[in-house]
Amino acid sequence: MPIKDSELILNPDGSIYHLNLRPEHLADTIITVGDPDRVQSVTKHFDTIEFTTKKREFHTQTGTYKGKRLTVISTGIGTDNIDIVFNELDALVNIDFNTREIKKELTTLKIIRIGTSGSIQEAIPIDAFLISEYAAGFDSLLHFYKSEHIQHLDISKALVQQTNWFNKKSEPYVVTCDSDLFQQLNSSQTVKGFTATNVGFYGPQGRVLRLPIQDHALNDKLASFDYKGMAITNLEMETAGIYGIAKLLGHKALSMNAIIANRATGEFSPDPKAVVDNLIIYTLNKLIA
Ligand code: R1P
Repeated sequence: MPIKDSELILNPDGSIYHLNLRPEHLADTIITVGDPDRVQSVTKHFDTIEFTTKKREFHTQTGTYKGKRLTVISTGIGTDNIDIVFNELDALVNIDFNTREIKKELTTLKIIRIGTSGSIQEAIPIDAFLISEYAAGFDSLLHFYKSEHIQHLDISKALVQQTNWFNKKSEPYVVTCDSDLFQQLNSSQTVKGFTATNVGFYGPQGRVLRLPIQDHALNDKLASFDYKGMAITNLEMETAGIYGIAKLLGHKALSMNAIIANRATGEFSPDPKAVVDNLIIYTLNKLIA
């Protein structure tokens, strides 16, 4: 059965609705970044750029780095955007846009996030490179999909107990990275992490400016969570959604985090751009190694 026009929305030029991409624009290894301006911080290292487009917060460039074809795309902020970006990236490779049917042979994409994040462990300093091995999503995205089979329900249950989590609809879901990409990008220069993904930057991550929050102790409870020796290491806003949706769709995903704040000590990196630039170079070189 062809997928209806209202469900798989294509633009008049045959590109997918939000990302503005046609299948030929996409490499099978993709780097995602949050900030649309960070796309160029990655592609400035490329040998060539063959394609550029921009719609809303989704800025895309495809080119080659030391001969390897890569696509770099910005997701904007949050797992709501991750739902759009990952479903549309998958559609670009796994749905035939002419027949609107799912292809018989599916393609597996490799997707690496290069993002920024705040550590909640005093021992993980600003300017560290953190690889998210596990992620806990407090954002509810995965609960809209049939996904229990890819979740670590034992760890979620322990997190619900540890945090006295109050909202059944957004109970944390726990998912993991792709182990092959982890092996490829891990090194003595990285810190292994268990990332908590949340729906906001302020209240949901325990920041208080003018609005009182429900639970001042949430970050401390996450930092002192201990599941068979694993503690939550850092907070950001995309990784759990990326791991969940990528795994459901059969893609490989890994999240690399430039630690630009330490929430335990109150420090912020004096030069966040430098640590992000260093993580970009580190990631690119690991991808071609
Ligand atoms: C918040 O400032 C944003 O920065 C982090 C968070 O996950 C959120 O998207 O990542 P990026 O720098 O990749 O956007």
